[in-house]
Amino acid sequence: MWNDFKDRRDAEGQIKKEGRLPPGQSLTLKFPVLHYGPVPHYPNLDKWIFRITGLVEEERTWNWVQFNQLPRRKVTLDLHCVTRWSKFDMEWEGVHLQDLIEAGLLKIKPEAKFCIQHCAYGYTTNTSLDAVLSDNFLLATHYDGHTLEPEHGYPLRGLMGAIPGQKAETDRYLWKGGKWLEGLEFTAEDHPGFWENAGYSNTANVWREERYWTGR
Ligand SMILES: Nc1nc2c(c(=O)[nH]1)N[C@H]1C(S)=C(S)[C@@H](COP(=O)(O)O)O[C@H]1N2
Ligand SMILES: [Mo]
Repeated sequence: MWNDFKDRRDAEGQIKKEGRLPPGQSLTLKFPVLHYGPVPHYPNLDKWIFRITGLVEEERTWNWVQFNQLPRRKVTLDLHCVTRWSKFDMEWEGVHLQDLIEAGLLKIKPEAKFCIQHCAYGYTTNTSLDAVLSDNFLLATHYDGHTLEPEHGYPLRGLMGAIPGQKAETDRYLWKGGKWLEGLEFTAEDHPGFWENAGYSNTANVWREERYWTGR
């Protein structure tokens, strides 16, 4: 108990020294679970479909087999939850939108300014287009070398974190990554999602501590 606490405090001191602890956050060594509603279960992925819709040259639907043939990357991310825990140096793997663009699999129209993540049970979350195109956003299938746990978003989640040591304008709180992700919609207008409508910030910048909605 005492040892755990001391390790946590030491780790937090180090991270703070490196300038990686956003204001009002504290370091956790656990991986808390946070979401509204029940955990959806996917006993088999035969009927799973991922959709890309809206302002793209061609809308896409990929089944699970096709999704797993897309280009993949590994990304190390620091995650910051608005409930004030941060978890550092997490190893994720999945699909990055820039790689899809480069492979000619995704062509976003110039009118698109926002991206809406659509998840199980109608949960959505919204960001500006630049946020989902940044290095710190991933469509993640694996954490720490393993497929996601059901409560962390299996089989696929959006993940909005921070690249360790690179403070970016696009570093957002973790609710900007939808668990049980089923599709992305590119839009010209913004559509505030579930937590945004419940009073959380639309922009959610972790360095400016944008936690709550104060108007756009
Ligand atoms: N589908 C869905 N995704 C969601 C949420 C949710 O309620 N539903 N909550 C968000 C919030 S508030 C947080 S902090 C993170 C938590 O991710 P974790 O449970 O893997 O830590 O998921 C985000 N993604
Ligand atoms: Mo959250």
